[in-house]
Amino acid sequence: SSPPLSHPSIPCLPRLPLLGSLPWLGGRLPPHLLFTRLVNRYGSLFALYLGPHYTVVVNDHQHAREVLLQRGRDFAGRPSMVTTDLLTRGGKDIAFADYSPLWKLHRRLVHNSFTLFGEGTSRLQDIVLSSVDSLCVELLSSGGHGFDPSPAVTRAITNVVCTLVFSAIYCHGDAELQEVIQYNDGIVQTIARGGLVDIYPWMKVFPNSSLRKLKDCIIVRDRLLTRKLEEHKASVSDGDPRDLLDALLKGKMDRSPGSEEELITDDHVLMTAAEAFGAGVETTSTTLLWILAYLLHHPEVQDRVQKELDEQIGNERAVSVSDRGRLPYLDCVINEGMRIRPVSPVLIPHTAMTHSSIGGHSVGPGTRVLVNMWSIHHDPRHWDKPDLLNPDRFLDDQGQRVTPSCFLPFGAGPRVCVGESLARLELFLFLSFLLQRMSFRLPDGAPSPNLQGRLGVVLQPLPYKVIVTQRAGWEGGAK
Ligand code: HEM
Ligand code: PLO
Repeated sequence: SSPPLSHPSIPCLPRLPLLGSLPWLGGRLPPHLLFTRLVNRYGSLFALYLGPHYTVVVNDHQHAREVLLQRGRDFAGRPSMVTTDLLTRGGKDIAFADYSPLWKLHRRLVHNSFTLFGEGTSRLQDIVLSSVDSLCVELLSSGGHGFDPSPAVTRAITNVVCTLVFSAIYCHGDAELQEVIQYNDGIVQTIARGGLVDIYPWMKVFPNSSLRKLKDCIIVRDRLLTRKLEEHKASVSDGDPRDLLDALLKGKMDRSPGSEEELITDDHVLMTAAEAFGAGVETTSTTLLWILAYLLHHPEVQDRVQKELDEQIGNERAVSVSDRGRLPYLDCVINEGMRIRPVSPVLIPHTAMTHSSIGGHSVGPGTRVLVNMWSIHHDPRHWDKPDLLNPDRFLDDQGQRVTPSCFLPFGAGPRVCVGESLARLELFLFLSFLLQRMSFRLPDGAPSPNLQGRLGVVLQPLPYKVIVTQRAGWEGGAK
């Protein structure tokens, strides 16, 4: 990959052979903050070398819309990375696979399979409801002591996703559920420290023990999912698909023989199931934990969500998917949470597949493009007091919901998140169920949660403690 030859060229950081621009990237800042700082010096569009790779960094929503939407096809490629190649058997998944006709087909199949759990069905709602019930019991059993909500939330969401993907319903402490949580944790810890950006020539830095651990976790994952796949193949029927694995297997078989569509293999099905699982767990639980952390900082926001729930739903019944239109403030809180702490602050790296351009600068094929959603979501030209949680930004003067054009937590265009509607529905159901039944507050004398976060494969809040109390009218438990 070489820099564009035509002028004007994009302002570029200095570089050395091999190391690229590494010596100019300074110490410890995670990429999204580092890039945001470099904007002061180089402007909102700049380039640098990550090792040998010429990389353009986009920090402004207009350039982001060019890359993702206007010229989305040009920039729909993905670079190959050592760890993600291992994770996906060389790109037989959706997120880390390079653009190709087969990828497009595969992506469409996955997208169609997800509609199984969409707005029109009560499937997801029933699954979330049953899992939230045990989450409530678990959260309330702390008996007024401060505790870290993360393990319980992660377990509840893992449970929901296991039901969605392969119809497993686990009880508390189930050994298979523990195994799933453990291998996933291992992958999260080893796949990419510092986000999915190969900032450092990692061969030098990446310890072999990490790679070993990643491989071990992948073996455990594959053993479990292969077993689920075989069980599904043996029991798939003509009726409605039971879960994502069923839907994928059916979609694969429905295709006419002889066409290139046959090329979707069992490996693709397996990698998709693994990815839907990984994405489903990490993103949703992290977003929920961010929103909870912010509610502890802003009790008035929690009060307002609960007031809306009391007025619109009451305490006689659980919230349902069809109530979404009546709970605009809750939706705004979810949006504001995803604005202020995007779980994927620099998205997944894109690559240019042809000669193209960004902001009038020409960009050559193979160029890597990082879209810094963090700086877009914190741009003071577009957001008033960007560091302050203010859900009202997503309401206009008439109290109607609005979506500003510089709000893109799921990306956009050909590489937009395939799980967006599923994720939104899940966040809505979890938060409404929880806040209807219980209140969250800081333990006496405890510090407010640290909001800085730690960047791994996603941007996570640091651990914090909460006290959970049951709300009046819910003493009887599930309704
Ligand atoms: C991709 C955000 C939940 C599956 C992405 C991307 C973002 C994102 C920013 C990358 C876009 C790009 O590179 O341009 C989120 C957020 C979520 C969420 C904020 C929840 C709050 C989910 C869920 C699933 C999922 C629940 C699946 C069950 C995927 C997949 C891709 C993706 C497969 C890759 C798409 C592609 O490369 O074509 N997501 N996601 N996500 N997401 Fe999500
Ligand atoms: C999380 C750990 C899993 O074991 C594997 C996995 C699959 C898909 C990844 C996900 C991990 C992290 C979050 C990602 C998701 C695809 C889209 C999502 C990167 C690595 C985001 C936020 O972009």
